[in-house]
Amino acid sequence: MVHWTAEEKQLIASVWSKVNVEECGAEALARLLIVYPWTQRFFDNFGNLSSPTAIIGNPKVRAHGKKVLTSFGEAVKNLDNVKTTFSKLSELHCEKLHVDPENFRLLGDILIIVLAAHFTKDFTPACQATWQKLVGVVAHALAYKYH
Ligand code: HNI
Repeated sequence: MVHWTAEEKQLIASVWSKVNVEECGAEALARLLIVYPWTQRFFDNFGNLSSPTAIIGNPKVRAHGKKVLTSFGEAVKNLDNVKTTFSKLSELHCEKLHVDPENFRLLGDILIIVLAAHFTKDFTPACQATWQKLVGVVAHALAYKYH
């Protein structure tokens, strides 16, 4: 079971309270699709993903990025229970969507880059380490139902 110190909880909460899930979610998903183009195959019903400009301007990418980051917020609200919180989503990504769990790690790393870019001043090494831990816990929880 993952343990969070009071300091870690505080570092997560203070960044999260300032995150714009619509902006950061859209940016993170767009970056994932641009930097790791093979991830596009999961979104073949999203329309035009033919260039970085098309991806960034694609309303389905924006909407889905917001959905994903909003869902990530459930982990932030349930830090001591991330596995249970994401158990249904893990099942969905595994059994229905067949998303390789490596992609959760890639998205987590990109999310940290996006947050660091938005919160340069506040994104201290301690904050970065805590968020690294959080995205790891989320990736692990989402991968939990894979077999
Ligand atoms: Ni993910 C759908 C949450 C990472 C591919 N995903 C969802 C939904 C949520 C969600 C919520 C909507 C579920 C529903 O309709 O009931 N996804 C998350 C979270 C993460 C994540 C919290 C990681 C932080 N998903 C990823 C990754 C990929 C991914 C890394 C692929 C690269 N997700 C999908 C796909 C769908 C999806 C594909 C279905 C999209 C659609 O609407 O067609």
